[in-house]
Amino acid sequence: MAQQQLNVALIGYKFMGKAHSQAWRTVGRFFDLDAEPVMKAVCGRDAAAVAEFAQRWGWETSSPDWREVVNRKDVDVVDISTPGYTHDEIAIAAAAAGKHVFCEKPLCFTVAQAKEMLAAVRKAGVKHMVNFNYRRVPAVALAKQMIDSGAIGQIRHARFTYLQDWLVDPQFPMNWRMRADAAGSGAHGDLGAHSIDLARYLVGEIGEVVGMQKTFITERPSEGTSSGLTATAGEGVEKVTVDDASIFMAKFTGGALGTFEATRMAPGRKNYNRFELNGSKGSLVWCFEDLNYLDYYSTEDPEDRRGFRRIIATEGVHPYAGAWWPPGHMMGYDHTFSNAAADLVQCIANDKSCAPCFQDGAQCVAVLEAVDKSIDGGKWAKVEMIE
Ligand code: SOE
Repeated sequence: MAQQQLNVALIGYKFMGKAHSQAWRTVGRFFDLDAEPVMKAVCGRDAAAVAEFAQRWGWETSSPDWREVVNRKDVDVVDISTPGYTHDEIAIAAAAAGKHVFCEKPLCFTVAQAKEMLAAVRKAGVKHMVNFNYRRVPAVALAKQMIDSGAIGQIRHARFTYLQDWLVDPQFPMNWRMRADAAGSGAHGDLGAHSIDLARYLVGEIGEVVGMQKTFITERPSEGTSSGLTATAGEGVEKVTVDDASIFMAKFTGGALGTFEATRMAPGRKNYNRFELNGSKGSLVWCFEDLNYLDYYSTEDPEDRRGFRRIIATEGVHPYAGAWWPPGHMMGYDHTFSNAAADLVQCIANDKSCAPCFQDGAQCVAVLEAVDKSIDGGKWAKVEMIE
């Protein structure tokens, strides 16, 4: 086991808090890391509930006060797993206290906020990473390696869809994900942000966009109780203040054309995060609902044997997979968080930059914001490039 310890404090203990907790619990067992993460503290507003969470998941301490946790001398890394509206304040305070910062997506809601966050981590000289976890699926990381080695040539078409159906029922009650002040936007920032990040990772920068959005169900039963993506209704109704669906076209600076579709109203699609990339020499297709497979077509295969082949990205030669189970023993959602935690620990322990960092998070926000501008202005909008 590594000599150096890295004390982690987690802010937020709901859906993402669980995903991050399981990552911190397992990562040091499966990966050979240069520092050993220690689950020092977890923070949430309800003191009793967060204390129970700490006990269940093995966090050493718990607190209802994020400022106290962020300023603790024995904390090295602050992991922010709270809703988006809290990210900027916590991240900036954590950086000012000299802590490395790991932040859930979307980084924040506006380019102005993103620039402040980026300036804060740069000024403090701390490591910073945004949890775009789908980059950490072995098949996706393999796609990146293949693209970089020229397997599909020059990318011409980039098609990204992220479809879910948990809001299709008009009786599904309100929760924070449907309130603009808490979530920033709906499917656009929640799901579209993932697609934009994958697009930037795999294809390159997006220069111009034009979009459209719709809120199909504008009022829902008030929130009673909610947990993750399930909820029970309370009294009365509440106005939905975010989009249910967001669609846009994009021009990549490298010449590719892109289409993006994000919705939480596609019956039957549960977590259908998919891309199809068509290049001058081949195509790559991946979908989270079958996350271990990468479909690859090559124009360089013998003419009589061409067709999509399914690569099962679970072998030791594939990114991340070798740290886990024997070949063919599949990966799931939780592994993406552990893989991200492993990368973060290695970057901190070896003084290397993390990816995706806050600049990547900020560039994603710039694309989201440009789509909004294009809708307001009724025409194509340029994406601001964040230095
Ligand atoms: C809900 O739509 C959600 O949990 C998102 O918030 C996550 O970012 C996505 O990975 C899965 O769906």
